[in-house]
Amino acid sequence: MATVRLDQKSRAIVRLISDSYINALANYFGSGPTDISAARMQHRAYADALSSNGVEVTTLEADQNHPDCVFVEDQAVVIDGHVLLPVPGHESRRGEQPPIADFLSHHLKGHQICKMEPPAMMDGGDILRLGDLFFVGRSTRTNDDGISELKDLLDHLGHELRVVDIPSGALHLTSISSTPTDNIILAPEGYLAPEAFGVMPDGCEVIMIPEEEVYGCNTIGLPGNKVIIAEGYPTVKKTLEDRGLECIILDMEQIRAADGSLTCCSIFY
Ligand code: CIR
Repeated sequence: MATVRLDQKSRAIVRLISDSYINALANYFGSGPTDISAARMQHRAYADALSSNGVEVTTLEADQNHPDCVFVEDQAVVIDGHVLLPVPGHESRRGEQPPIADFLSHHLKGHQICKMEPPAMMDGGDILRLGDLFFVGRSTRTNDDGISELKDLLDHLGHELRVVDIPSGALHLTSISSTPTDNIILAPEGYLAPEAFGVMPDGCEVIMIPEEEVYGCNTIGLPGNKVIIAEGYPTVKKTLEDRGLECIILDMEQIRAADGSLTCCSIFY
C-alpha cells in the first residue's frame, strides 16, 4: 500500500469481510455490494495474491458491526518506525480501529505510536508514498488539522509532504492514484492534473491514464518488478507491462462496489 517503500513490503494485515458488508458506504465507484460470497472469494484471492508473491499476510477477524471493516488501509499508517492512528474521516468507521491498533502495537514493539485527536481527521487512503516523498489528499475524509499532524511526523522523519486537493467525484487520493514502483505515479485524466503532484524528483514520472480507467489507477507494487492491478483496465496493464512490470490481475468487482480499491484492503507494516 501507500506508506511503505517497495523494499519494506514484506508483511501485511488484511481483515475479513463483515456479514454487514452489504451496508458498506458507497458513493463514488459503486452503488453498494450485492453479493457477499463473491466479495469473500475476491478478497481471498487478494490475500492469496499477496502471500503467493512473498508477503507474510495476517488476517484479522471481521467486525460484524462495521460494514467497512475490510478497508484497513484507512485505519493506521505505518511510516519508518512510527504508527500513526488517524481519526477516520467518517464517523461510522471510527470503531474499526482498536483491533488494528492492538495488532500493530503488539507486533511493532520498537515503533512509536502517534494517536491523532479530533478535530484532526484523516483516512490512511489519502496518503501516497513515492520513495521518500509523500502526498496527502485533502478530501471529505482528511482535513487540514489531520494534514498538519501528518506533516509534523514527516518533518520529524525528514520527509517532504505535498498536499493534493481531491476532486468532489473521488473519495481518497489512493482511490485515484498509486505508486506501482518507487518512481511512478499513476493518475487519471479528468480527476487530477499532473501538476497536482508538483515537480517530480529526478527519475520519477506521473503517468496519466484515460479518465475511464480511473479505478485502475490504484495498484499495489511489489518487490521483484510485480504489480497487482484490477481486472478490466487495459491501458493501465499495457502501461505497466511496457515498463517491464509483471501484472497480477484481480477481479475487484464486489470490492469496487463499496468504493474500495486494491490498496484499501491491506496495511503493509
Ligand atoms: C468508505 O467509504 O469508507 C468505504 N466504503 C471505502 C473505503 C475505501 N478505502 C480507501 O480508499 N482507502
